[in-house]
Amino acid sequence: MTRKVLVLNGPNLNLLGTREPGIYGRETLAGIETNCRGRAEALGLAVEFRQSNDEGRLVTWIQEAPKEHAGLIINAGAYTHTSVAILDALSAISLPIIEVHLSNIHRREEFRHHSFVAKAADGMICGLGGQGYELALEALAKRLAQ
Ligand code: CA2
Repeated sequence: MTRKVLVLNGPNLNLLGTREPGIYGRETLAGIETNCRGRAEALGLAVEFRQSNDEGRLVTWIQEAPKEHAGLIINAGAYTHTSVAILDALSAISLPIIEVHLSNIHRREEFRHHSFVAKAADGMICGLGGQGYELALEALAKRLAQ
């Protein structure tokens, strides 16, 4: 059976490609999803790709992830820097978790340097745009094969 990876995207990431191209590039979230599907297929994985602006919905998706998914990739957007609820949900599941950010959060404002998600993630990729999601899939594929 093909193992499924859940890719979660937080608030405002639905706006990608429409504004702030200087920070986030011109790629849309739909484009990133398409690339992830291709990369996942090549790695023998399937992806389920979701976005929500709602913290509670993200928490519920994280809680339910182990029912159907073998690994989790998360770009929690601004909730990365604020959400203890998302950290608690991530800490409560035992799946491999990779945190992704399009921008290099360490090169940006001080308030973006701290990540609650990082406390529960196995690894973090930031600053490589949409490619970061594909690299996260590669990392998960290797972990799931071990
Ligand atoms: O770099 C990332 O991936 C972030 O998670 C993106 C978040 C930001 O709050 C984090 O600090 C870093 C923001 C996503 C908002 O995306 C937009 C895209 C286009 C226009 C406006 C916002």
